[in-house]
Amino acid sequence: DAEKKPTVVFVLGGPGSGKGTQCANIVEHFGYTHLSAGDLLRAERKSGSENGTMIQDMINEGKIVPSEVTIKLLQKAMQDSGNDKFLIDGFPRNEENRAAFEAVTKIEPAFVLFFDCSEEEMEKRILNRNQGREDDNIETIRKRFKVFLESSLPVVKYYESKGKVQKVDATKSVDEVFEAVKVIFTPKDE
Ligand code: UP5
Ligand code: MG
Repeated sequence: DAEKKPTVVFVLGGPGSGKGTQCANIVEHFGYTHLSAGDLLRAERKSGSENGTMIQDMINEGKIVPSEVTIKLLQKAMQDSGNDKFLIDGFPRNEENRAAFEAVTKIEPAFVLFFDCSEEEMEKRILNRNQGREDDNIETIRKRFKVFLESSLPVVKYYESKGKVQKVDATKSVDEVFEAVKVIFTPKDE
């Protein structure tokens, strides 16, 4: 019925841990809609919105955009999708994001998929990515790592304390990581 809340999985992990790559695989196999908060913010910036300059400045400094901006974009994308199963990639990035999302949407995640990856490997991946992202330079990468450790990991810890985290070793190959992800998404016979 119309009152039924959508299923949300938060996909978290450091910069370059493989969130976007694995979300594309999950979409193909399990029928979710992939919403990357970073992609939504980059698109909003390009659209010439009033928040464009602020978003660009935050991304270039590796800082976290105020949750009201990000949550509005996520809510609109959820409505526009017509689906009821979402992978929310790269959000919530701090406690404020997390609390605001729950307060505004009244949605709690089904679980959190956490990609655990070494900084060394993440740095190598981002520097090799070559997709013209303005934040893929070593100076900004270091800032993104710092914000991840200080602000985003506590969100993972919060959900861990609620028994909601599914952790995957993300240093392995794309195929090996997806094998582990598949196990998590495959319904189990009880
Ligand atoms: N690759 C992937 N998996 C691999 C594997 N297993 N082995 C070898 N290579 C692998 O992957 C990165 C690269 O590695 C790719 O080239 C891939 O082929 C390869 P990708 O899947 O893109 O990793 P991902 O985790 O998605 O990395 P991304 O750089 O997108 O993560 P970030 O969290 O840094 O970026 P995001 O777009 O989420 O956010 C960017 C900025 O937006 C933030 O810093 C912040 O300023 C802002 N933001 C907010 O303010 N609020 C939000 O809610 C979200 C973002
Ligand atoms: Mg990404």
